Amino acid sequence: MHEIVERMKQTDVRALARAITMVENDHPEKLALLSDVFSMKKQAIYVGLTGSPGAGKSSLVNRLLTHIRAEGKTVAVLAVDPTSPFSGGALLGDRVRMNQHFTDDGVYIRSMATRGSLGGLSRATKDSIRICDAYGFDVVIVETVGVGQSELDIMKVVDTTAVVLTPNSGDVLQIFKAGIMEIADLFVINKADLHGVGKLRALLRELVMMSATEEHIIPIVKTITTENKGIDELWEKINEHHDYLYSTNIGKKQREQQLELEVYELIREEIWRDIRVFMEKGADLPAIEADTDPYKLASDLFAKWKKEGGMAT
Ligand SMILES: Nc1nc2c(ncn2[C@@H]2O[C@H](COP(=O)(O)OP(=O)(O)OP(=O)(O)O)[C@@H](O)[C@H]2O)c(=O)[nH]1
Ligand SMILES: [Mg+2]
Repeated sequence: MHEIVERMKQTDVRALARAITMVENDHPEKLALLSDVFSMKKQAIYVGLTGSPGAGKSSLVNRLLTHIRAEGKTVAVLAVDPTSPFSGGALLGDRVRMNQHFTDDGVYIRSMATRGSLGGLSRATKDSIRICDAYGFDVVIVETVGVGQSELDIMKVVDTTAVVLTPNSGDVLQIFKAGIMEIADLFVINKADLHGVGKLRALLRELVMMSATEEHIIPIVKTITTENKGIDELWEKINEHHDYLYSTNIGKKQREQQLELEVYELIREEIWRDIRVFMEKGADLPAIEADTDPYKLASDLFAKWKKEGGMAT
């Protein structure tokens, strides 16, 4: 067992923080550490919350935290902010919103950042979800802004993704973006105190019916975080979806497919790491000029790297 993982077993929260930093920074021991982490996997529920900036995701997380803690369960929150590489800004605002939870041992809140990690933010977040699971949290919540490719990618590893929309914000257009229906397990109409709820709900309802099967329709939940309304229903729907995944084997299949993709992703990352070391150690990269043929150069370098049998290890 990796020393950090040993310490995580003793619920040393500093070891947990250190482990996440190691994956963010692409520490050379990352894969060994994560393999140990994976063997400690427990039964945490993975929940994703995604939506436009300002839709109320952090406010929802804050209310959910109180709700889940009242059931005696522990929760880790990973806040992903792709707009700031060091994620200082987002967490500052969230610290205000999630204030009372910062002194609670049963809650861990962490802003995800990448400092040049090869796999990027989505890789680091996926690994961190598993770290939080191994540590022993009952629920892991991931908050991401927007629906870019890396957010969609992150959401594929969670069990239940809630897409948060608000009335009259125009962000209903989000759901027509490629990939969103594929990851949405639940729609949340937050700020349901504002005008336009009925219209948004009707639109979502139509959309949801198109993908409905006899045993499953994507639920639509209305919430008003400022009045603590709808949070119990939201948590109930998350649990129902989780039960649906596990009682029907759909979740198992989903996880298997995801794991297969992840293996390839990790291999790609390892190869790229190796090639980078090779280049840095003197691959004799010729000076690039305006008429340099990039195809030839790339294939020459790749052939040379293969011949020399890798450098990183
Ligand atoms: N009227 C109303 N305002 C809300 C509601 N929920 C959140 N807000 C407000 O919306 C603003 C944004 O809330 P956040 O929880 O920070 O939203 P977010 O989606 O986490 O934002 P980013 O992380 O910046 O993308 C805050 O000013 C909240 O007070 C609601 O149910 N009704
Ligand atoms: Mg937020």
